[in-house]
Amino acid sequence: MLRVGFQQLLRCGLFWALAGHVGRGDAPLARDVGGKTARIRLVNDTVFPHAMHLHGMHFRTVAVDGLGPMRDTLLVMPQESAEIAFVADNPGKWLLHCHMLGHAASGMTNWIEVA
Ligand SMILES: [Cu+2]
Repeated sequence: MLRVGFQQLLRCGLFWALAGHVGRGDAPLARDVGGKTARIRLVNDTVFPHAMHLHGMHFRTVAVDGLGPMRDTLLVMPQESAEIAFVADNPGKWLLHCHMLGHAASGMTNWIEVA
């Protein structure tokens, strides 16, 4: 395991994290068995909005009053959270990232795997 400090990350232009990971690692954030319903809780504990985008499958937001419309991107405002759900029916390795491309390029990109 390579450990780097925050100053080293900044010098590399990396200053965003997703689920505690800076950038895309060798291991996925999550692995799902194909065909099951997956749920991901998105918590934005920053002062910036983040447009979270999932490749490979569409999702719905999960709210107390039901499911939201089908989409591939969800804007999560600062200090807000949301839960998304999708049927993991498309095998592959799929990016989950912020669609503010500057955020994505500076660390807010990771991936999930559907097997
Ligand atoms: Cu962002």
